Formats: sequence, C-alpha cells, structure tokens
Amino acid sequence: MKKVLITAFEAFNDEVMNPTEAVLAELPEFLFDARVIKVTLPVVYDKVFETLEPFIKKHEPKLILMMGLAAGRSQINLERVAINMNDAQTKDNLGNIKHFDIIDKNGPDGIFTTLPLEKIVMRTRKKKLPVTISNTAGTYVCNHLMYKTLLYVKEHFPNTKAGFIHMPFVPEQVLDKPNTPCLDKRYMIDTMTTIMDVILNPMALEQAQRIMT
Ligand code: PCA
Repeated sequence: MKKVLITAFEAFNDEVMNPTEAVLAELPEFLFDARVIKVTLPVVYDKVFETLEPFIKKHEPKLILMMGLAAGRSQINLERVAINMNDAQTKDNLGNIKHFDIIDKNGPDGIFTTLPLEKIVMRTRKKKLPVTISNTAGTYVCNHLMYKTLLYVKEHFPNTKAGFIHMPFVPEQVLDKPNTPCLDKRYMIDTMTTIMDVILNPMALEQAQRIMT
C-alpha cells in the first residue's frame, strides 16, 4: 500500500498550541489507496530532521507533506524553496539561537519543493481556498526541516514528492493579538486533502492538467 507521511510541529515561542497539530489530528488515516502516517516533530534545529528520517526510511512514502505555523501570515502558503541558512532571533525549544549558520556545508544554496505547485493552486482556487505560493520558508526550524528533507529525499528516494506548507494562526491564538491574521483550521484540512488528492488521485491530476491547457 502507498504511504503518505505528514508532519506537524509542537508549540513553540510562548504559543500554547500549534495549529498544525490540530490539523494533523483531523486528517484521515487513509486516502484513496494510501495510508497516512502522522508525525509531530520537535521545534529543535538539531533534532527535527533526525526525528523524521527514521520514518522516511521505514515507510518509504510516495509523498511527504510537512506543515508549520507561520505567525502573521494571512493565507496558507505552499513553500517553493528552502535555503541553506539558519538565522533567527527566536530560540528553538531547547533555547538554541542560530545566526548565519549554514545548514549543510556541502549542500546547494537552495532547493526547490518537488510538489506540483501550479496544479495544486489551480485546484485550491477552484475550491475557493486561500492558498498562495510563498518564496520563503523563513530561516528558522521550518526552513531547516524543509531543506534537510528535500536534500535527503532527492538523494535517497528520488521518486518521493516532498514539500512544506505554512499555516496562519487559528482564531483562538489571536484573541489577545489584535489585527493579526488568522484562519479557521477547516481551510487548512481541506487544503491538505486537496494536495493529497492532486498527487495521489490520477483523475484529479488529469483534471488539473485540463484546466491548465
Ligand atoms: N513554525 C516554525 C517552526 C515550527 C513551526 O510550526 C517556522 O516557521 O520555522
């Protein structure tokens, strides 16, 4: 049976929750002919990929979708690229701060997602979901995870598609943050199942291609 690996992050930086964990919990266990494997990851630079890697090795998923919270963003963001740099003021959950820190001394400056972003956006637009392509996953733990995972998958599992999706706050997180964008998690869940649909369901892919041509 085909497998899909989906990751969320634990809470970080004084937030009491991470919406990606709530989204992960509500995603189905099976979709089409694929089993969904769910993993919540630590917000720690030097542990995050090390936690994920054994799951990739064990399950050899056809698709890896990683989710993270992007505080202050208003839409669901499909990340196009990860860059070879850790550089953020925010501490990770073990108190580490990284500045001008190259992730992989032998790695490329940047690495692109292997998700079919255009096709996904076509489909999410049809469904009226607030999804856009983003050209920066930041320089904190999410970018770090995306970079290391894409590089690893490219080398070891070239047929696996992988990408990162940044989610806005959910409404309960912004009660004391006036004028801060937020989004109901049902849009996030719908977006995730749509992405899986585009990649796993050959009919959906054909449909998206027809819309594009
Ligand atoms: N967001 C952070 C790390 C964990 C998360 O959910 C980020 O955007 O880097």
